[in-house]
Amino acid sequence: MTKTLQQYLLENLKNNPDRYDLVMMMADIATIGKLISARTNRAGLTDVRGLADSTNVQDETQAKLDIYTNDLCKEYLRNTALFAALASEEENNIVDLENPNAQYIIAFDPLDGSSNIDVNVGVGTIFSVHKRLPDVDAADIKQFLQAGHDQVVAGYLLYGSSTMLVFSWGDGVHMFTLDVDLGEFILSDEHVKIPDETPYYSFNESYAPYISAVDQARLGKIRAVTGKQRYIGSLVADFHRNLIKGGIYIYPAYDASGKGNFKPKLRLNYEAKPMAWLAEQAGGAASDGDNAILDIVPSELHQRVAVIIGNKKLVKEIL
Ligand code: FBP
Repeated sequence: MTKTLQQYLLENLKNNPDRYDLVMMMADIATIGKLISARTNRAGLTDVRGLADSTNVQDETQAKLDIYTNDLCKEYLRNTALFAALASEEENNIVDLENPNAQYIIAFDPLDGSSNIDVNVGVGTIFSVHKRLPDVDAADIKQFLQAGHDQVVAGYLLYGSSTMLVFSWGDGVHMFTLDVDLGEFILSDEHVKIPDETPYYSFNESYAPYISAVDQARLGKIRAVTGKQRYIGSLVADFHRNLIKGGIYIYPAYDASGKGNFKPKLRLNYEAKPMAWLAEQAGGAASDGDNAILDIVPSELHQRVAVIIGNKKLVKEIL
């Protein structure tokens, strides 16, 4: 029986009245998804492709759509009045949303994989929500130094051949597909589990010469155990494939300088933590090579971590 996201959320609210805020925020995140999907779908027809002449806190040149999606998310999340503060890949600092009664904080990557937007490859929006820490200012960094285990809801929107909303609020991973004719997200998969098979591994092989000996050995094991390498270069798209088909995504620290200065790329608060939450909710695992990613207590807002995420048995094996 076709079930819209709205029906799903209201049913959930009837069974879990204490989920009112989470139900409202998922409805708002779905609307953000529809707006961004409409804009990315028309990217080739409107002047939103290409780079803007600005860089973000990561010193990355921003895509025009990075800025558009960041501004849209900020405005929408401010108006929901559910969030006290937000952090974004495109914002240097925490943004106080001046919602004094708001009980939550949110970190997000407005357009993950944005380097793929101009070539019409799947990109996404990633979000991670925590309870606001009481007795701490809304925009105090402490709000965003919470371990992944303490997320209350996290997920992503994937703007690919179809637009999908994938999230978990602690009772498994659920997927909704946008029916553009209806303008509604429709429930497509509930309680999704990562398959035991591991046909795919996702790693940017051009970095193979620059990773540590330990990660070389892990990569060797992964290549031997899995079938094919599949790497889109959009975390959301690569993770989504492995979530449905089985597999593992690995982005180790790498040392482009050759001077033993290994640096990870992916951001803990709005890339690794939300994906790790989904992976574990789907029976998978996520590690930085030493620790479970959900156990890591961030020490910086835009902290980066190495990421090994996917099928639990394989992640454990290579660790
Ligand atoms: P952005 O959020 O800036 O897009 O960076 C993250 C990301 O694009 C991931 O989506 C992707 O998996 C990875 O970086 C690709 O990095 P690389 O091009 O170094 O393989």
